[in-house]
Amino acid sequence: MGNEASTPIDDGVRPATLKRRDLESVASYILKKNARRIVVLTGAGISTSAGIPDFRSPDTGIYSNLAHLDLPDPEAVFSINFFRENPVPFYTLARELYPGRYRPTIAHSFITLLHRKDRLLKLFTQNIDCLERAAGVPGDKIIEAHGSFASQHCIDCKSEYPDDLIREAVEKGHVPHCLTPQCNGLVKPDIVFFGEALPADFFSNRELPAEADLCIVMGTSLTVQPFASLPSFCRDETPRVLINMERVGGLGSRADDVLLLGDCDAGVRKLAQALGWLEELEALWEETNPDKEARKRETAPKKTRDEQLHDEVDRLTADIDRALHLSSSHQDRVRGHLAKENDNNKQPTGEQDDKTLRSNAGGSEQGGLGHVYPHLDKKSAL
Ligand code: CNA
Repeated sequence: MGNEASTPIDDGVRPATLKRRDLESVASYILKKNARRIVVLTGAGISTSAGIPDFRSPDTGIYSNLAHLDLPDPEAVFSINFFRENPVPFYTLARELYPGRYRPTIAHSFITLLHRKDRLLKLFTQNIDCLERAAGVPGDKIIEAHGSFASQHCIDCKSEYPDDLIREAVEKGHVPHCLTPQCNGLVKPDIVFFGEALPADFFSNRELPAEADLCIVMGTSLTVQPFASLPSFCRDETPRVLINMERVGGLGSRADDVLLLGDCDAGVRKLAQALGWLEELEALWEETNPDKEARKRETAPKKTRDEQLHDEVDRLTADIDRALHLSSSHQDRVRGHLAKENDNNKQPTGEQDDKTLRSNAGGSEQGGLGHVYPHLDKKSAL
């Protein structure tokens, strides 16, 4: 399978920096040469396994699935002129891509792991889904080259638009309009449309790959400029690794390029395995699992019958407290009152006091706990 193998390219070319042009040599280079300035370049392919389609994959890509939106051509959905005319197709798509609906992939977590190990110089992403942040990569390590859904503005007067209102509009399938009186312009998330300038921090960091000691390119067709030019800023002797379904952007043409053709998730797992980091990576990814609390409960060692009973009694006591609005001071007063009654009845031993307290509490004329929770007496008798 293509995603299982690190595919050597241009046999006969001797690498200058790596021992061989394979994954194991990349891992050994990272560890032995202590690579700490790793630049990662990503695109839509690292999010496809999260359920977000990319643009250009045949059949599954967004472009091949836009027919129902009645567009002159698929890219029109990200054209500012078309948006002015008809924002509905964009907002239909925005509903699909909107942050909060998807879990990061293990490829996102791999980037987080590089950061935690103090080896990430910068992540340049073309993605707008914010999954890198969701995976724990800090904002100051990310260049969102094509913007993101993190903020939004009116396309006419440029006023900011509130986050909660746009989220609501997107969820309901409405097109949001500017709140500034007399403006009513269309509101657009700050993702870069065709014909719009890239964010300033892209240009101020564009030459950073020249300072990298390793460059990893994942899940991108490297067809959109100027992003596509980033790998060419790496120095000739800097190893570049491509983890992608297909060979792209001329990667493989240099002596220290390594191609890992196939699925990104399988690729990062293989690389992590070669680095001895696989367990850590899986654990880090598990942290992004929204059901992790439920799963923790499922996999937790089973409690003994006594422990279960103890928990059940605690739970019931709390329920009862809530149901009867008994504060602890109120309970103390009740206990004091009952104890006084017992004294008056001249019942001398603590054991008897205790029994009386229990029977009074469980079956008083005012209803008692046994009345509210008829099963309580049975359980506490076990
Ligand atoms: P693209 O042009 O659609 O290319 C994606 C690349 O990833 C292709 O080469 C695929 O073969 C490859 N690929 C797809 N799935 C996998 C996988 N599981 N493992 C390995 N490789 C895979 O996307 P680019 O990012 O290159 O194009 C840039 C556009 C895409 C940017 O402007 C983005 O805003 C835009 N985009 C972003 C998202 C997102 O945020 N998740 C989704 C769709 C499009």
